[in-house]
Amino acid sequence: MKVGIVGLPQVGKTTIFKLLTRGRVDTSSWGGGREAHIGIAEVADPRLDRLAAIVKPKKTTYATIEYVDLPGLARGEGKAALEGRSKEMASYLASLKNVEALLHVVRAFEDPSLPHIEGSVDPVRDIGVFELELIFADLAVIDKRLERLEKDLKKGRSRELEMEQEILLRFKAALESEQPLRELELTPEEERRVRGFTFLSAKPIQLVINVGDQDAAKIDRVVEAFGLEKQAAMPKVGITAVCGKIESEIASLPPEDARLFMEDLALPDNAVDRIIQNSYELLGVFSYYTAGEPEARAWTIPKDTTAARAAGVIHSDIEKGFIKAEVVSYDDMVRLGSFPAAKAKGVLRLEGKDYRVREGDVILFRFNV
Ligand SMILES: Nc1nc2c(ncn2[C@@H]2O[C@H](COP(=O)(O)OP(=O)(O)O)[C@@H](O)[C@H]2O)c(=O)[nH]1
Ligand SMILES: [Mg+2]
Repeated sequence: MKVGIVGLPQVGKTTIFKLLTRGRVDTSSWGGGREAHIGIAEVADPRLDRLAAIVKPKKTTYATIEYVDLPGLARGEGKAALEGRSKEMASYLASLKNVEALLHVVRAFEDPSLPHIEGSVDPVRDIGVFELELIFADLAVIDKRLERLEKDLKKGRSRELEMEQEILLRFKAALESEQPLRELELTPEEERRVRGFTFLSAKPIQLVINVGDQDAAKIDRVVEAFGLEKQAAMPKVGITAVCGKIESEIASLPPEDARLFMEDLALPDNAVDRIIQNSYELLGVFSYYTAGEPEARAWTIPKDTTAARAAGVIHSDIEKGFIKAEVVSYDDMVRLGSFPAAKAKGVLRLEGKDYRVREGDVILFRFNV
């Protein structure tokens, strides 16, 4: 899973990137550069810890999320692309090509030594400003493609091209009325046709409100505290909050010190877990597990994934040669301790390739190579 960290300049994107990747990436030399950086976050998983304690594998592997820390996108940059004036937008789009969701960092902290690029701290305004830049950037992509399509259609009619043109004109109309593409309902066919484009406003977006230290108590009720009711009601929008600066400092402390600090500041839980949990909800994904002697591991899949496709996440050969899935629920596995014990108690299920994998299933795949 890959998520792009985006937002206006100087709002705490790199701070939150460091937090998520637990400081494993050295960001000290980045400055205000225009390049994108990639880091990996491990998904803390108490269920996997518990399974590992029971199965005692040689190795425990957590699910991971890849985060891309992008340069800030200021007011006017998406518009500039629309007017054919931006080289930078091309590299921005390229960095976001395979990203499944955007994590939009929104500044809500006051700091007189660091003036806000828009002149004042106003999360609702910033969310709107940034959304509009995404919309302009998408319009730029669409206009360019429509121009090309028109030329090609003049050379010869084609049902394929006409259908693409129809969809893009529909998108254009939505964008021109300032509606992000993520709000449109697409048929699977339409979805397939536009998959090749990187439409920024089509991606699910997680708003991460970066609050000041003195506002730590607002983290739990960020929607009311910052008047985000309208955003919260939008499709494919997730909202969460962090105290970026202090929480990234805490993340680098030994666990016991970290706990004391968090109690002191009344921070509800761990910021990384909070953000990742929100990403999982937004993307509609969860984990299933494999737990054998060599390795216990979490695998992330979308809701409603079949057993065969879930196997494919491990290796395409297991999907191709799929025979059966031996499935034990997480609770049964923890209670009984092993596949043989679960079988003896009659709670091990043999499932076929169309079985819909459930959250927490512990699975052993049988397959031909
Ligand atoms: N006071 C305060 N400063 C912050 C916070 N988060 C980030 N900053 C500061 O804001 C500046 C820009 O942060 P950075 O993460 O580089 O922002 P980016 O440009 O969005 O990547 C740095 O000086 C950070 O220390 C915060 O929660 N509170
Ligand atoms: Mg940065």
